Amino acid sequence: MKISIQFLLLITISLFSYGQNLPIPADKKATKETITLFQSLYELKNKGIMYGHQDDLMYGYSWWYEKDRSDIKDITGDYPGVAGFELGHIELGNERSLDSVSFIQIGEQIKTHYKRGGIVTISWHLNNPLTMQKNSAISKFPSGTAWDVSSKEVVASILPGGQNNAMFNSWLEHLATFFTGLKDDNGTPIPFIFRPYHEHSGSFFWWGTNLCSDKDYSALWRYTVDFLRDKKNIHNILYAYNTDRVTSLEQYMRGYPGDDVIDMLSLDMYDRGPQFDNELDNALGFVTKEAISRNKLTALSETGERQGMQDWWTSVLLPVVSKYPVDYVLTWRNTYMPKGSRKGNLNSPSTDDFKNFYNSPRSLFLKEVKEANIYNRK
Ligand code: BMA
Repeated sequence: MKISIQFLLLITISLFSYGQNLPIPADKKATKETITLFQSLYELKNKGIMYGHQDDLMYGYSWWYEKDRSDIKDITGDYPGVAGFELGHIELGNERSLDSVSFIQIGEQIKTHYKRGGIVTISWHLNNPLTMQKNSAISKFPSGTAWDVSSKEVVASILPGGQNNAMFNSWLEHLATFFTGLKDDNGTPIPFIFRPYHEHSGSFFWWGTNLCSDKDYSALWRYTVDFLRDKKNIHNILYAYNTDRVTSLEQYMRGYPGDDVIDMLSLDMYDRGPQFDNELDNALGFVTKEAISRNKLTALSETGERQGMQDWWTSVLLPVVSKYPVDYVLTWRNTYMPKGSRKGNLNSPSTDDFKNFYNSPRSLFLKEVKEANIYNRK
């Protein structure tokens, strides 16, 4: 009897303190809005799964820059809760990204989505700082790009003491300048989730697992956070650690830079066949468990349907992610295809199932995210 009273007391105390003692971002100087976003996401992951879409506001299969347009809105009448943006080539000081999107437009759409009450996430397929110079005469993809895995020296070459450190600093300067410009109408920095050096467990980017040591990968992360947060005083970023498909926690954590620089443990996993359900189930199991034990957020930050499957959204994705406290799932961009070369199609059976996914009480789109008032908790 004595034990159960103590137990009840413990439960009561933890219930009482929950909500008051919510975790905070890794950045001890995070802005008020960034802390609020972090804590809202922390709570929201138990309420439902937000839907995110990459480049949703910039273009769709059949359009390019149309005010307030979105393929997801065309289908459902609502925007995704999470809008993804890509900054590849910002490091070069270019006006347009590697996907030909203007950085000015990206900045504007980030502001618009934030104003609507949505969440912003940013990825960065930065060029290869080593081979880009060596092979400047060769323009054939993937030479010099993020996908150029011809050298294992790249990460070491940009860290302090490496021959490309100064050049890499100038890349980070460009990034910092863009980030510093992300402000709302009142001049308040817009909080966002930044997911650089993604899919480390794969070896298809120059920062991939077979391309650098885990120690150097972790050092690259810490160097980047140190630059943006401590040197540039940018305090509106939530940092997302990310891997591609993994089968164990040990594999997932290789290269993890530390709880003091990371806010989210995220996973990318595309459906490549019938084994996907089990693989995703397994990976989300250990990733979300680890995230909770470290007081971090979680996301399935890139995923996509199995070719030819018509009810993937509700028969594969939703049942698996619903089992775990995941903040959001994001599907990748609808690559704009000029007429004639068009492959993407919004009038497919998969689109019908996407509507079912949208109608599920478990999925959260912009209207529901807005209702949750994530930037202004009482
Ligand atoms: C990739 C592809 C590329 C694109 C890159 C960055 O996965 O979609 O075509 O350039 O993302 O958005």
